[in-house]
Amino acid sequence: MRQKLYMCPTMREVPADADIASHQLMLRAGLIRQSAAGVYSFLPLGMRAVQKVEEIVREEMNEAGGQELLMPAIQPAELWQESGRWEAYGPELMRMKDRHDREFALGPTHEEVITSLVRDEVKSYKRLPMTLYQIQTKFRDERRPRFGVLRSREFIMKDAYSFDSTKEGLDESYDKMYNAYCNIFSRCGLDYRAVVADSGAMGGKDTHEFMVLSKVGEDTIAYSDESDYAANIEIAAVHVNYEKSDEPLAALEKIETPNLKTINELSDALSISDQLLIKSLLFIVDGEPVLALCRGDHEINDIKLKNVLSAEIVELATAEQTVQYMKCEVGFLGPIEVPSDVKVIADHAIEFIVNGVCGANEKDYHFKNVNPSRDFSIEQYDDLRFIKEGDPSPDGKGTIKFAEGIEVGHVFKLGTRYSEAMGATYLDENGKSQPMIMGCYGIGVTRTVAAIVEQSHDENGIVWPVSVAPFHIHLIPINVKNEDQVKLAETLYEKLKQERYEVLLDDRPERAGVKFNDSDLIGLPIRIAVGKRAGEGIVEVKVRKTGEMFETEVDKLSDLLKELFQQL
Ligand code: 9G3
Repeated sequence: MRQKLYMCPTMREVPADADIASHQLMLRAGLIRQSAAGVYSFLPLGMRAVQKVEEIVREEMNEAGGQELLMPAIQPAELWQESGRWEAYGPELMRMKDRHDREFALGPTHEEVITSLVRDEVKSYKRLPMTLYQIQTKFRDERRPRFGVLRSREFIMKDAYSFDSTKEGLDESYDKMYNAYCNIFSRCGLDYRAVVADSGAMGGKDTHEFMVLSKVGEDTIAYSDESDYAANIEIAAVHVNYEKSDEPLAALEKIETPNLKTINELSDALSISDQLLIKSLLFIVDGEPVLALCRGDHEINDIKLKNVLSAEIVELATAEQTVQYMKCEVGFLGPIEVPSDVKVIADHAIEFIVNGVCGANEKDYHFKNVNPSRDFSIEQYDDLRFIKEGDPSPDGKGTIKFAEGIEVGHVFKLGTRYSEAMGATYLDENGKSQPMIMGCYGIGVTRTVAAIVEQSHDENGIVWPVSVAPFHIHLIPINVKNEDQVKLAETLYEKLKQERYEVLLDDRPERAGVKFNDSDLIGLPIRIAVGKRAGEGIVEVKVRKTGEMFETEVDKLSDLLKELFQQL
């Protein structure tokens, strides 16, 4: 490709509204351009990287037995009404009406469409298992799109769906996809972890997220420093053997605590450890008030609360709702003498508190010497808190540490959630109608490109892994007015293409400095500069990743390149 006519507008300055490296670099290197909040164009150079990732995804999906198809982006609302999700989703689901006023969703995902397709076409157990996938544009009206294409409102996703007639079959399909994902992210050159995750609204239980380790990741991974345990902190289980002090239980005492509302104010004023404080938070769970208790040094995990209560919607009560249900304002809530219509649930750690402190459900008052089971009753103790760094790893090996991650893949065991709702059944060997057992598997393709840039760049620009680089070689005649240099560069251009290299020829009439800076910014794996020694048949080769430079005669260039690409 000749750069002079190539639409690859590099920028020297750092765009003001881009605050992470991958967003800045993808703009500056001419890979993307924004057309609205969270809506981007991929320019030719960026598109080549997207296609490289798609190719790797396609190869691994096909290898795992996936069948590629393409579903429509506009989805009839009826399908979403069948699955019950038309009402369940709010403004994030982009909707439209056609000219006949019929309602459609702009597809954020395709469980409904694929289930309706398979329901109509597959009737017998003999046709299962079947895994279908597509690589297609998705629409999600994110409230706060940000970080460039890491969180955009339109993005390319590979979404796959498996259909099995047995649970064991689903386990097999899931494992095949899980392994394909490991291959995909390894081949993309990513440092990633597969972590146990929360299935969220998708129902089903087993689910893993594939996280690219990065400081800008929006997800937090809890991992063990001594085993391969890793989980999204949303669901990382807490296994701590709390000790119960053997000090005698003191008499309950109501104390005046004017304006001592927060845990810190309270523990400072009463000079007691926050481990003796009982934090009480009121939640509205599927419309009902629930008072959740945890120790002062812990945080209630609302995802765990939702799962423990098998709820759909869990929200922190507003100040008004708190007064309405608890007859007391936030900051003085506690589990003693709670209004009867409020359910009380507590994290395991509460059970081990002796002579603790809690709100008195009265403004400016707390209780001290509070002892669970003596002073208040708990309907159920559960694992309700977020895991913390330093906690023991749930698998009993090592200690928990945190890392930030960018979710680039997510695999789910759906079970019959959609096949039952939408009547996707098959006749089993006894001729009995059974719901198909499904799994679904997503990869954010455009997000993966951004994650690669995020993980693989330096102060001068992008450092593309060879497997996903837009081109392999940046061939640069330094002075396009110098006949020797242009002639040699043209000769090399043809030769390298014949050797199956993808070459970007910088034939622009720019100064050397501009060309070299742009080359570092675009970040192709190998740069070949044709400069002053062109007349002697000598060129300069630079490895972008390591900065190594070599001067070589052109007849030794092929061997040198073979050796260098083997090491990359
Ligand atoms: C929606 C909207 C946003 C959504 C969904 C539905 C996420 C939704 C979860 C999934 C599950 C899997 C197949 C590929 C892998 C992920 N955001 N999810 O269902 F209507 Cl607006 O998409 N789907």
